[in-house]
Amino acid sequence: MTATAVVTGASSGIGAATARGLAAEGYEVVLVARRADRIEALADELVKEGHSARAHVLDVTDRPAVDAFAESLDACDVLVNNAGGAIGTETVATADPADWRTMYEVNVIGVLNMTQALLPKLIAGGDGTVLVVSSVAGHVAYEGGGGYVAAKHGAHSVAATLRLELCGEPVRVLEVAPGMVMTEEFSLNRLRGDAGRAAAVYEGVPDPLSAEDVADTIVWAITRPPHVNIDLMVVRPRAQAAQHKVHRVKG
Ligand code: 8X3
Repeated sequence: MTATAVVTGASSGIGAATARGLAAEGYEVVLVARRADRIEALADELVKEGHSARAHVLDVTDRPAVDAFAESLDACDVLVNNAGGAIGTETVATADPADWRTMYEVNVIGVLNMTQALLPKLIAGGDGTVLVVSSVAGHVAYEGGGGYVAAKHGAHSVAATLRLELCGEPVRVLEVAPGMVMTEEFSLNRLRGDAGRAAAVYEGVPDPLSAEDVADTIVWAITRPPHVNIDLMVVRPRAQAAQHKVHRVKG
């Protein structure tokens, strides 16, 4: 039987690329996101290419909707918790608590909602995988990143705790922590739509990671044999040796 993979945040960036990658590996992919037009277009495209894919509009922070979604699935073998993001670059001293709450909701509670709702099916399938797309921000702190750093440390902690709690169950818990990835929306959302500042994040960086680079890593980790648990992969571009050590070419 075809294995089913649910990918959240599948409307763009790493989520969309992961949905493509898993479809190419033969998974029946369920694309989840809030924006119907985007996930429906991608699901149609994948189906036209001969893959098995469908879209389900869902806000991962809406628990009743998440429960109804889980109920609607016959099976779930892989859950990629990718939905997330950063808002703002204010310091801890000046940040708006409302932004922090929003980041916590999507990056942590969203992972919790989806994982809790789908866990019975992941266990019942006999070889389940939960993958959390965290961030290097889940492992190191940096100035102006406070709310996102806190939320992604939370996402990392969910993965680490869940792995311990599921020991003995047929479910792996994987974490992929990307560094500097140039996607259509991540920095634009963080910088509240300021395209100039968003572009400056990657200015002069030779080859930041692409969404496809990260998806490639995610798909590789998921397609290892079921007894192989890739606990954590930190994936950065070569030009980013550490959070504050980024090589930039002056133009
Ligand atoms: C995004 C990577 O370096 O902006 O998750 O925190 S970073």
